[in-house]
Formats: sequence, structure tokens, C-alpha cells
Amino acid sequence: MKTRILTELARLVTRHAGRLWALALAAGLALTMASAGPADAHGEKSQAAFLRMRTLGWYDLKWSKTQVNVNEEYEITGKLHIMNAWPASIRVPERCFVNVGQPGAMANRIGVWVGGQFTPRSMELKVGKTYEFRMLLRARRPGHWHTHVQLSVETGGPIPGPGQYIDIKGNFADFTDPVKLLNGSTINLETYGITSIYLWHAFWMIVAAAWIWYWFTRRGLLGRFMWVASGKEEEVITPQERLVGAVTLGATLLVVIIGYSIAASNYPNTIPLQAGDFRNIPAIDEPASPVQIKFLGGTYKVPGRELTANLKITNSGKEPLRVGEFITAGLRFLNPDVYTSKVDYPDYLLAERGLSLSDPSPIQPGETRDVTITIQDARWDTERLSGLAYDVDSSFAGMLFFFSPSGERYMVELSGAVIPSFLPV
Ligand SMILES: [Cu+2]
Repeated sequence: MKTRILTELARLVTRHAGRLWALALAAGLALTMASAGPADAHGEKSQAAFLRMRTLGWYDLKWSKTQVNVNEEYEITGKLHIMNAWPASIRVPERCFVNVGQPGAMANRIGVWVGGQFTPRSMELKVGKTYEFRMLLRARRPGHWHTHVQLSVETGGPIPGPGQYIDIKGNFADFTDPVKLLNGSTINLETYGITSIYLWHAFWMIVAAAWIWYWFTRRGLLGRFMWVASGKEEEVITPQERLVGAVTLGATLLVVIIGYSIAASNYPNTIPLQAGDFRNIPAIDEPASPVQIKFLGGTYKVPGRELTANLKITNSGKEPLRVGEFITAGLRFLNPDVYTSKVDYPDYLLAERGLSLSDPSPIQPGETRDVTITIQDARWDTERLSGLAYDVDSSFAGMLFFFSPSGERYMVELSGAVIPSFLPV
């Protein structure tokens, strides 16, 4: 009796396995979609603190506009320093490209220039060098979008830089993406060939659905498994099914060949997608720095969100110098004695009074001085950089900026290991 019930159950499951499977898939998909809310943050803080601090130094960033209309162009410009402190766990940017980081295709990337050179493809950047970049965007979808600049590095993935909110106004339906072709005509890339794209996708989806339906409604996975398990693997695919498979293969090849021939005769002049990397991107030609820094050790106080670094600074230049700013992972810590007026920069990354010195007086030409700098702000935490206390590599890195009375500015990279402190201040 028990065996009969089990056999009957197995027969039922076998007969309906395909449909049961489809039902479970549909229910799973519906549940997943229903529970997902709109994404606000887009992962910029998810990378390890040491990784964000030790790879890229972004500075002098400017978003040309923060309020634009659909189809309006705007740009992000700035400088990118490839840090000498680049960690060994990530491959150096031998193959990388500057990209925009945004929650979807909210703006089209019209072009990117690095070191004044148009770089529509991957390029090689060198560790220790600084590059000027410019990225041109065209507003596409209306909304309030956090827009980052980022560097995508082969095997390392995208490393996001600072982000700014861009408000795009207008109507999405008005968006156009005009592109001039080599034959002189101009097309709208947003809608170009869209009907045939839809038709071909629909066609292949129907073919695929019919194919899946055909196999899953005939004994299903479990049924076939049982046939194989009971030694009938030779009979598991019937002669009729073999015929259907052969006809489908032939028809698919025929459709591909005919479709290809029609496209080739309609568009006789085509060139393939261009590949290859750009080498020798011109870096900024920086004058020799008159500042030498020796890092003598430091601590990071977790409860106080405070990094202190003991430095031996030598000024071998001709002018007195003051420490005005520290930048790490796009975060700016300013010395209010040097920055006396308002700075235009995204607020979540700007600690206007974040930097102080044990001795704030200018370092005179020829002088060597031991200075303790304190970099303190809640943004260490909100930007999840205090994670450096828990990293496998408790090292920090960043750029220290020196200012002279005549308006010169010198950037010096600063990095080293710090000892985390968990004691209350
Ligand atoms: Cu963002």
C-alpha cells in the first residue's frame, strides 16, 4: 500500500515537474521584485578603507553644473593622482578607464579626456603620476542623481571618486543622442534601429520559451532522471524529439544566415568596435616639491574619529609654507587658518575644520620641524574610513597640501601604518 502511494506520488510529480518548476520560479521572482525598494546609495562606501585611501587621490574636482535640463551637457573636471601607496593586492592601473558612477544611465557619457587626450577606450596610467581629466556628460533621465567620477581598473573593478547630486529637469521622452556617422549622416543613437532590436529580441524570446516549454512539459527533469537511473538512458530521448531538435537547429541557423545577409546588404560600410589601449597618457608636469616629509608614526582613535600623524617636515624651498589641507578617498580636511572663505564641494565630503597642527606657524625656508597633525571629523565614520582600524592593513594614505604666501601649492603624498586606539578620548 505504502509503495503504491509513493509510486503514485512520484508519477504525479513527474508528470507536472515542468509546470511546478515554472510556478516556483515565477513565485520566487515576484517575491524578490516586490521586496526590493529603490536603491539610494550605490556602493561607494563598500570597499575597504585602505583600498579607497591608498589607490586614487582625486582633487580640484568640479561639476560644471548641478541643475540641468534633459539634453543639456555638463562636465566633471579635476585631477587624479595615482598613489605611490597603491596596495599590492590590486593590480596597478595598466589598463583602466575614467567613467561616471551613477544609479543607472541617468546621463550619457559623451567623451573623456585624460591628460588632454581623448580616451574612449582603456588606457595605461602610471603609479606616482598625476593626470588632469575631463568628462563630458549629457543629461538623460529626469531626477536627483548622485553622480561620481570613477576609475575602472582591470581585475580591480571600479574605484569610485567623490560624488555630487545633479538635478535633471524636463521630460525623458525628449532625450536625444545625436551621433555623426562616418558617412556624414547624423542618427539618434537613443532610438536608432530600436524597432528591429525589439523584434529580434521578441522573436528569440518566443523561440527560447517554446524550446523550454517543449522539453519541460515532456516528463520533466525528474522523469528523465528516473529513466536514466533505471537504466533506460538510451530511450530517454525519443526519435520524434531528436527530429524536433534537428529541425530547430536547422531553422535557427537559417534565420541567423538570412538575418545576417539582409543586415550586411542594408549596411555595406561598417567597421568593427574599436579595441586597443592608449599608452603614454601625458601626466601633469609637476615642479620638484620643496617639501620632504618623514612619517614618524601615528594613531587612529576610533571613538574620537581622529587620526594623528607625527611628521618631520623639511622645507627646502624659498618661501615659508603652511599645511592647508589633507585629502583621502575624496574626503577633504581643511585647515581653517588657511582656508578662510567658503569652499564649494559636496558637504558630505568636506570637513571644513578637520585639520589642525601642533605648531601652526609657517615652516621657514631651510627649516626642519617635528609636527603632529590631527585630522579629526565624524566623516571618518560616515564615510566608513574608520574601518582602517579593523583592516588587515591598518595603513592610511592621502595627499597633504602646502601653501606659500605667493599662492603656490605643493602636493605631497603621505602614507604609513597607524596604531588603532579603542580607548575613549
Ligand atoms: Cu553616490
